[in-house]
Amino acid sequence: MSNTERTYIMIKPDGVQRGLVGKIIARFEERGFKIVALKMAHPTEDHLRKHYADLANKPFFPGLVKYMASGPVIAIVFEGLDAVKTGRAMLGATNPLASPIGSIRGDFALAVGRNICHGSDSVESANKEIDLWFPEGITSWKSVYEGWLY
Ligand code: RTP
Repeated sequence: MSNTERTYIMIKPDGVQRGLVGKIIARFEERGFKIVALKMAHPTEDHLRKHYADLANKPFFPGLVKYMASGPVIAIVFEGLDAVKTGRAMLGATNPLASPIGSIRGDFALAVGRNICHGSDSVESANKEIDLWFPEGITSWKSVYEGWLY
């Protein structure tokens, strides 16, 4: 936990296709997180196999890779207090059915295979994912609101 903790948030192809990019980013900004990197990317299946390497043995893995490669995604790094845990809470559960109303998946998604947004599950995975998606490096800047948020 630190004021400058970072998490990797990715709006998945269904979130982009459904025009939910602005709404999802707005929730993170309104909560108090700062964007330190953002881009649109159309990932290859190879790149996604690296991102989801921990799930390689799961039966849903091939379908997951195809779904994630089916269109562009928005790759974002948000920074702020407890960014990883709060980011996960904002997303809801993996399965939208188990996600509370008010969470991103609980408000915008129905099925586990179309759950619109990814969020890092630990600081260690966040660091790995940030390196994988932003090998060019990312920005650091000071927000004037920081003293008012924590
Ligand atoms: P994510 O990495 O996308 O944020 O999701 P997560 O941590 O909540 O869940 P994880 O277990 O890492 O699964 C990654 C993504 O795989 C798809 N999935 N499909 N039973 C299924 O068909 C199934 N289970 C998981 C979801 O898109 C999930 O977000």
